[in-house]
Amino acid sequence: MSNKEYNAAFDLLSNNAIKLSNKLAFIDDFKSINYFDLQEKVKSFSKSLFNLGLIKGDKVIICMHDSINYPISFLGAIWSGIIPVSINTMLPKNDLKYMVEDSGAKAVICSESLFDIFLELKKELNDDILLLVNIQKEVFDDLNYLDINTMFNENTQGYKPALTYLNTECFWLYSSGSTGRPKGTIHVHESLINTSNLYAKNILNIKENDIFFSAAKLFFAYGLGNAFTFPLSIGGTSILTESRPTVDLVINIIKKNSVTIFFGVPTLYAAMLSTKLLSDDFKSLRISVSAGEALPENLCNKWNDIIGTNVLDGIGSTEMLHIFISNRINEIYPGASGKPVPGYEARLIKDNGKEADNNEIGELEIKGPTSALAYWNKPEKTKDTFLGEWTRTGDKYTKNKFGVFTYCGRADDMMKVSGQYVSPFEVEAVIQNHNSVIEVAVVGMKDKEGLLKPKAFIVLKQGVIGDKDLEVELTKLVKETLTPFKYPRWYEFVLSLPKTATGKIQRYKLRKK
Ligand code: 3UK
Repeated sequence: MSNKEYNAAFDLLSNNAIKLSNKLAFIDDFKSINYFDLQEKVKSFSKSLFNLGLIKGDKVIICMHDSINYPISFLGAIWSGIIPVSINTMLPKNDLKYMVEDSGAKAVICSESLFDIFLELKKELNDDILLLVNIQKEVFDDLNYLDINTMFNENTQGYKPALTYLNTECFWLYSSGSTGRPKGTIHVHESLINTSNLYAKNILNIKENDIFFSAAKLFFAYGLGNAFTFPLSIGGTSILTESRPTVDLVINIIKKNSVTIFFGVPTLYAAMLSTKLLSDDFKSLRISVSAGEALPENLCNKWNDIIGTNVLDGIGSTEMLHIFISNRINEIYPGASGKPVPGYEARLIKDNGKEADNNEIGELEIKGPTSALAYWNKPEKTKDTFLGEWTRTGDKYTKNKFGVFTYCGRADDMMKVSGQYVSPFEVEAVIQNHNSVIEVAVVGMKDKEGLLKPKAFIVLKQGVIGDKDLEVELTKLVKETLTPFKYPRWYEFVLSLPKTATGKIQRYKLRKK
């Protein structure tokens, strides 16, 4: 592999700043920014980070709602060779604390609404952590933080990007597994532009006049590609919002901004399709994309019928950064993930280590130029996932004689709910803590749309009645302890759980119930 000098921030900014200087790069809830100003602000922010004492290789956590200052922070760090670590804004405090500690970040850049929680963490952990806050509204006086909006006024003349290489560490994302803590997934500089060159340009045919909107936020690998890398790679315009993507909000954003490419997750497509949609509201759309979990065939067909444009299902992962198997604009297989994106290879490995034949189930492994380097400080998990050129996805798939891949479930116990990972064990651990509960098992069940949601099977202590009140209490407990969407949508109170002779819960038996 060649290892040329290359800085991803410089690459994504410099051409557009000259050729498309007046063109809008981002529009958020409050303002917009053109390509020239974007580069200037990135350089200024980058220089400020350096002036604050951060140096090449240092980590900085970004925990922010989507706004223009997100890409500026992300690119500003990369410009100086500082490693941005993007994390989920909805995580409970414990997980945030883990990520601050695990990454060894020197600074945290957060939204105003997350300031209090990070201030508490700063006091608990290490007072040296710099808190940089994206103050959007009120100004408050507190010596513990710096408003990032004061970091955009440096003289940027001649401020060069740090010397970095195609294959050196660029940024991290956290990926969760069924057991253990989330894993810092280390990506290299060239991977960002590679996701665009391979997937977005070839499969989505993105062009300069495209207007991008992603319901998946920037801190997900999916959202980062959709709303950041892809638009910057061709000089398009990306719409960002701090708000939660409700059905009404999504429709309004598409209408108001004449969005041409929309990126969602199956749960959102299901929610939209359960309301009365007017195809006129979507007339600007050229194409829609679904990822995060499998898009059921009926949703795919319904969207195409009602909206009049196709939705392309494709599978991606945090480890591979973006989509590597996908349907095509003129070749859609409803209910399947499609074929490998050119530039990626896919193989299916059976339990005996041999490759699966057509229509046989195997575990999906991917080879391609956007794979992460490793997980941070997790040598065992790294060895288990990154097998030289091949990366294990943990998914079970079949391939038919035409080379079309169909998803058959996870090989581990993970569930994908609303496009995001849920480990049954983390939900069980919370419910187990309730004083009425003896034992609990959580499994994924399909709702009426064919999408997986958690269901809890619970053995109660003697004398306790499993009624609606208890369900409400348990739901509240899960929502308070974990990221809220992980709560069980159904409860079943049982006398015992099915177990093996050695006492292991047989989740597969519960899944059949
Ligand atoms: C599952 C899918 C069936 C699958 C992601 C697009 O979801 C993304 O990344 P994550 O790390 O999860 C990866 C896992 O999610 N999955 C994703 N898409 C599909 N299963 N059909 C699909 N279309 O289990 C995979 O291993 O959260 C999605 C782009 C970038 C991403 N990181």
